[in-house]
Amino acid sequence: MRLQCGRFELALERPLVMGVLNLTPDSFYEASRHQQADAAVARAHELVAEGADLLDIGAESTRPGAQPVTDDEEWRRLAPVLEALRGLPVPLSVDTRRASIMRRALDLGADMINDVSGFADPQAIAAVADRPAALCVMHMAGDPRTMQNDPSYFDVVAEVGAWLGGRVAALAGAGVARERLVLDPGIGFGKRLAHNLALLRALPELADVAGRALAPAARLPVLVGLSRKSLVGELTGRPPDARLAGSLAAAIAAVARGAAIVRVHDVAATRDALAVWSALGPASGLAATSAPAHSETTSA
Ligand code: HH2
Repeated sequence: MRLQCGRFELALERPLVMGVLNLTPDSFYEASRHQQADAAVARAHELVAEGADLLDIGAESTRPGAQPVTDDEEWRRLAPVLEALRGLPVPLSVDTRRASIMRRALDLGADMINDVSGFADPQAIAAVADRPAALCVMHMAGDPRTMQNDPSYFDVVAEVGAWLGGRVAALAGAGVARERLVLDPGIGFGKRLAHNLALLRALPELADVAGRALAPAARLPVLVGLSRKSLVGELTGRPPDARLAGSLAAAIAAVARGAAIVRVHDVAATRDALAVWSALGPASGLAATSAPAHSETTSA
């Protein structure tokens, strides 16, 4: 599988690590927030030095309950950083839901548009259709202000897969080549823990369901963002700044289930974890259970 990504063509032969760069005052993981352009640019250079294969630059938090920002404010945050990073040797992805920002970002040299609303806005499709950028099509139920209120699905894998398939069909109908598309189940975006886990367990099936929207059907690459999210918090009982170990395990689990790209805050640690895991190769290990590691032997 290959991904056409603006100035780059990515061979998806090993799992790629996308480093998160947030230009926000309110992202859910405090250490990822950069409000000064200089600090953000310095952080981007660090992420690349740590081994990021791509950068994802976001100027609006989409955490549950987040308030939207105006187009002008989003662009005020984004423009100087994007401009300063154009010379980096990795693709620059812009995380935005707004067609006007997509257009301007592509004009400034963005290689990928990551839309957490899955290009649901027809204006967004028009903004990206005839550009060479990669497009990350993510599933979100509702919008960030309300998405975690009461998420419910009858069959989350079938429903998210079918929804993604619909978006893929709309993009393909507008002339977008399949080599530009990446799917994302949208971990934490209008999903409970059980929904997130079901989606992660079924990544290949999800890609198949969505890929059937193309003629001929194709399995599209999948990107997953789990880093420091509440799924890790719910499983470990830890706050975002103490979720590194859980996030590394989650990244490996996602890659083991076929994710082509993982979107993370901790690039160096994720690269190390994936390097060790890849060297060992997939294996059938013991299934994780909640049983205690030691059982007491009772003497008669
Ligand atoms: N998660 C976040 C933001 N953008 N994009 C994709 N494709 N997939 C994701 O899982 C995803 C995403 C949330 O993470 P972060 O950007 O760190 O938080 P915030 O939205 O609070 O800035």
